[in-house]
Amino acid sequence: MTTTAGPAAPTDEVRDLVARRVPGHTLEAPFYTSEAVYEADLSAVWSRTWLFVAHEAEVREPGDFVTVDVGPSSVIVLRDDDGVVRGLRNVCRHRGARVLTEREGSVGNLVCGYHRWTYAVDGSLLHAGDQAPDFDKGCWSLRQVHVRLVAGLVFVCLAADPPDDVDDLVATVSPYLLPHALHRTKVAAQVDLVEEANWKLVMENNRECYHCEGSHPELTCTFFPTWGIAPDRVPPRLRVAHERYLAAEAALERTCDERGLPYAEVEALEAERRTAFRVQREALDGAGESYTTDGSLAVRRLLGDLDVPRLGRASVHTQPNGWYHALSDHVVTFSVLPLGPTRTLVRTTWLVHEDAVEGEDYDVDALTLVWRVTNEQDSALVARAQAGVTDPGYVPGPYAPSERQVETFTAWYVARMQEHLAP
Ligand code: 3BY
Ligand code: FES
Ligand code: FE
Repeated sequence: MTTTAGPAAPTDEVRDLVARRVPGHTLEAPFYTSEAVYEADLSAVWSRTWLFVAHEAEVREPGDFVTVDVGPSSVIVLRDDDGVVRGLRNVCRHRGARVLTEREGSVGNLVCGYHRWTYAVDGSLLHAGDQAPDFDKGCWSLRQVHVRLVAGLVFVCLAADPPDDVDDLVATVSPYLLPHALHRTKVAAQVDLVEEANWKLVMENNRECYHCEGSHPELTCTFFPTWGIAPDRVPPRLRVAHERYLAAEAALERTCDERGLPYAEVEALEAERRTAFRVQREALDGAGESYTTDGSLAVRRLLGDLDVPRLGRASVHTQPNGWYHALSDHVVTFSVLPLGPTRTLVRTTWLVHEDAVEGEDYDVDALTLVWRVTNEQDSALVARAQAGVTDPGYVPGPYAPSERQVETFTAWYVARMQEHLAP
């Protein structure tokens, strides 16, 4: 009797794809389209690394919660009665029902809507009706999810043993963000945008500004489109803007030096780091104060104890799913969450001083305009990329020098897949 090998197991297919990856080039199509790769991504990346999912400002008081879906997993982020921000698996320990079905809210206890098992906000089981006398409530707490806070940003990790290099992220990035006092902010607006593309296309798109000049007229009123271009490679048509950038940078550095604010670029993006990140404070164009079409403030009340509006942007990138800009008058953050092989949620949040008054100190439409339209533009671009990489005619193409951070992202992703798939 002879046997023939059956179709390759999805893992073998994914392993071959990862092994074939050519550095400096976009990924092969299945990375953006296939269910098997998406499943591997959920295991290799989304279940193992630190993810940006919320802000402390969303859970200001004990009992405040938000629920966040990471692929098939739902996490409750909440503040317990001791003021500690916790992560809990949103899965009842009785028969597995979702405990909370709302996106956000405030609770005294967590009550599962199925058979009313009741948990304290620290996850411990308080009450389960009609049980045998030897039932031990102590064994059936909600499962905890690891949480780390970075100056008011909430990161979670679904792994039992999360990467400890998150300590570098906390230590390095916090000094850049602390002056913006995220602890004393409130959410002025939050917008969820569902993009028709694989999550990696969404991230790759964010890691370059090669497309900014032609695609983002509102953003490039203040965001210098030379981002990512080496000074000696700035094309002639952008030289005037680059001169303005250099002058604005020199002024910003003086302002920061006088106030002890860090601004130097720190890159910790090596593929071996599971918690890879980048931070820098950079100048903005125009008035240099905020993301508005003339660069002037969008919010009259400055954050924290900041005493000067012209502070540019303290910008942070974290792998695999976040980017953030802290300005003198607001903070805007972006959390990318996978919905499926070809659908991705981009959640944008604008934070302002907790005492800023809507209608007096700021107008929500004006505050959110630049990134609302920029996100829409990016959404169209990544949908267009998704359509192209799904075409049988697609073959991987080369990254340009100014797409260095795209390569960094892709190399980081490939390293996570290699770790996961290692025999
Ligand atoms: O880091 C960012 O948010 C920017 C926006 C445009 C390109 N990217 C580098
Ligand atoms: Fe939650 Fe039964 S599944 S109480
Ligand atoms: Fe863009």
